[in-house]
Amino acid sequence: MFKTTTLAIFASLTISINSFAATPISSDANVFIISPENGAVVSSPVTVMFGLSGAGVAPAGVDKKNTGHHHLIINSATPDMKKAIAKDANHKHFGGGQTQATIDLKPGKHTLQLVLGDKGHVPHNPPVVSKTIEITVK
Ligand SMILES: [Cu+2]
Repeated sequence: MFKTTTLAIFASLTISINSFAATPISSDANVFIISPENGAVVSSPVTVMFGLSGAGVAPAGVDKKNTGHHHLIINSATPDMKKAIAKDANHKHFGGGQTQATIDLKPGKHTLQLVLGDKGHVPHNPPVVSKTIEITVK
């Protein structure tokens, strides 16, 4: 009885781990913020240009090899690479395949980071994450 239960639990754990297996992407994939530059002093609204090399951009929901869509992380820690990226004021999704965004930011210091997500908004394997930059809005 105990053995059967243990096996059943193990089997269900294995299934749930497999169902969250990240979408593979080229190890050459690299995401970066083209502008503004790290340390820039800018005025709001701020246009952020998204750079991507070694992979392509595809809208959310599109299952195309070696592609993803951009997520802009604003004033927030790097998200959990094993889960779908949150969708809120600090985690903006560009599921239409956009490669830039214009955002309103209050005066002061802000951090920006890009994370590429797959068709289901989950980071790839290996994760494609930019450096975090800090800008000052005057
Ligand atoms: Cu997304």
